[in-house]
Amino acid sequence: MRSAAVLVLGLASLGLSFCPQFASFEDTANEKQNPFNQLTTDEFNEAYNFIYDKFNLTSLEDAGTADNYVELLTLKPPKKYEALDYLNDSGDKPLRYAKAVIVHGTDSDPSIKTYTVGPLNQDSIDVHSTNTPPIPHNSRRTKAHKDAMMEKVFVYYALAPISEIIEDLLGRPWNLEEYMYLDERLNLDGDKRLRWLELAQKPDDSAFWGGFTGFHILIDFSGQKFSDWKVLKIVYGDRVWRGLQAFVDDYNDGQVANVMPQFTENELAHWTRRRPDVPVRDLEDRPAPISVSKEGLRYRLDDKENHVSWLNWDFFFAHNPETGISIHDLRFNDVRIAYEISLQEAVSHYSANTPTNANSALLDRGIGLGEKLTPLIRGYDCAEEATYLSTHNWNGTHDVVTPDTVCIFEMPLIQPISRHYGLNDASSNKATKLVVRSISTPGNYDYMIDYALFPDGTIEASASASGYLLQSHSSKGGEEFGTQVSDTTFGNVHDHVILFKFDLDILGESNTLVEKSIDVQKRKFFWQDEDEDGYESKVIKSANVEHEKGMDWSNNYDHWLLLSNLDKKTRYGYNPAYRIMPSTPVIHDTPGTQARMQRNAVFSREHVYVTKYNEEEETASSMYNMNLPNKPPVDFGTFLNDESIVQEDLVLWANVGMHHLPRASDVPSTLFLETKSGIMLSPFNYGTEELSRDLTNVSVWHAIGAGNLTAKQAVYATIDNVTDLIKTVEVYNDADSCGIEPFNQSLLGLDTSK
Ligand SMILES: [Cu+2]
Repeated sequence: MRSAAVLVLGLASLGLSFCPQFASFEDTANEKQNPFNQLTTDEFNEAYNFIYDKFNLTSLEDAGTADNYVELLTLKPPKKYEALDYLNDSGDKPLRYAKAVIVHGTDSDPSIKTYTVGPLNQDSIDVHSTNTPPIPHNSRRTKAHKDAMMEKVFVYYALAPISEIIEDLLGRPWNLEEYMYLDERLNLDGDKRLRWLELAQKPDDSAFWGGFTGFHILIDFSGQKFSDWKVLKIVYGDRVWRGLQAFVDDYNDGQVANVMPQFTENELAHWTRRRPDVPVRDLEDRPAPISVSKEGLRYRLDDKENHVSWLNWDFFFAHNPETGISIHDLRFNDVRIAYEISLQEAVSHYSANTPTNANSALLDRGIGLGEKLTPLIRGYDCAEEATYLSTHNWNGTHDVVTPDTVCIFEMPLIQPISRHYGLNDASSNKATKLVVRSISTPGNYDYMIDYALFPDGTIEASASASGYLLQSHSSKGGEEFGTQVSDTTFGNVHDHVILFKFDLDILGESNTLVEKSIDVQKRKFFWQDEDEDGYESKVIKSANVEHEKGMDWSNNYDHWLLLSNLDKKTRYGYNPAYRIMPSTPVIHDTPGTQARMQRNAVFSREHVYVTKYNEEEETASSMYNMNLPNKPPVDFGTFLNDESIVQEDLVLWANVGMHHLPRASDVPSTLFLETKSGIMLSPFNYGTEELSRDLTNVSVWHAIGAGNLTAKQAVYATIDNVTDLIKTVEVYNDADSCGIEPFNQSLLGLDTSK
């Protein structure tokens, strides 16, 4: 059956081949350089060589637990007001600095410290400590190669004595060729380094995510010495053993039975794969529709400075290994709307009665949210005519370029942005959006992060997730926390909470968050009779948000948050503003479930926060927040310190995400389609009219005399001389219509070619 399907596809593609020429972007050299661009190769090398000598570093490839090495080297973003000086024309380009996170394994009290290195490209360079508190060595990420290898070797030797027992219970003897393991941290304040491991089968591909065996081990990896590490617990079936020996003793006494069925290799492979073994759907042998900008792409790009302009929008974008792609100095009609829009963190917080998933409180920045941007699959992950760009990282020894990790494209919404069909006129205006997309795959999930711009001044930041569910082997009582999604595994309920930072500046940096809401009040008006009932009226309430705080969207969305400039007024007397609101459902973490996340993800507890801009509050999380839940290097809770925020430089932090209740249709993959969650920022009394009125990809028809051209008449009626009724036809951009006449010619009998 499979070969027949392939044959049909092959023939069909020959017969129906349609290969439009895709245009390239308009290449431009932007007037200003991008102060947010990642370090160049020379800058990476200059910073690394300087700290290499200064701190007696070992390269990441050779480093073990007792060495000094760099875990992160990246651009230290410029200070906002220095960057603004440059971007607003008067100032010099801010000096370039690197941020270096160094693990000091050789110290008597080993720790991880953050430094600023620079200025780069100047005559003198230096290194300075930052205010980030030292991070306990136990909370390091396992990035150093020998460190990671030692952990593996420890697990190998720890389980080697029970290899035969493992073979009896799980079907294969213990070794690192047969098994992988997922580990979850159980560290609270860094005094220990505990890991729960669940053994999993080790297929060659992503079937790994379905291969969990239900055999769990708790290991104490605290300290730097291999000899200090130990196995603390074994969990299998519904039993726990405190140490390996107790487990072996019980097994030898015949008290440990094989109670957990395992996938066979074939079953596991089938579980992840698509279904080429079923008939092709009717006409699905034809290629899916595509969109083409037939007279050339409508954006300009400076691919050296990462600067884009499109339909009166322009902006810089940048990549950093902590948070991925960010947008900077975003302007509409030459006026800055946002200084920065960026991803901050992706929380995945699980519930389960199995040790690994019960401890899955993941902050993906610690796993590589920004580092693990994966190459976009051309023609599938982005529009066919998209522009693909690479990103640039430091891998611990040298810089590496990953191609195709960002794509830019304009896409039609296949709906008008506005439309009306009236009694004597009709109009329809084409809607498109410009998208900057990247996909981060820090583990099982693929997070698609889109920044989208619309012609009316609207901005959207969204995230959606696909990839594989994080699972655990089916457990007794597991139904309370999850859903059986394969013969042997459960997908457990969890929350995805993904935080974006919106540093908007509306007509300057002094702004106020104004909250408007509907208050229902009984009102009686002067024109009513005495005995007539009053009205239950919707009265608009308006109040400034006076102090930094977090807020939830109201259940019925009957309130609005407007980032306003109270020093400016429109002709109608309103303060120009941008409204922030969800474009699709958003969530915050389920209340009361964060006992093991006391301080590291305070930002995930409400939908949206407003804070006063503070140079020290550049970002809401860190790569180490996951490993230090009760003592994180960045505690968002401290951002909310009751500062007055009326006409100040403000930052909005807003969550998107979903409560993920897994079910069979998450198998094999969770769908982007239903996980999309976004925040939309739209002009609100920003001017005195809707801001896409100048678009020319528009069709506007006017008829003579009211009532002469109705929708019903135009489409259905047999009007003899309808031509006479048409007074004007406005097709501003004829090329846009692709030869398609806006009205049905056979019904109207019109010639609109002129
Ligand atoms: Cu999920």
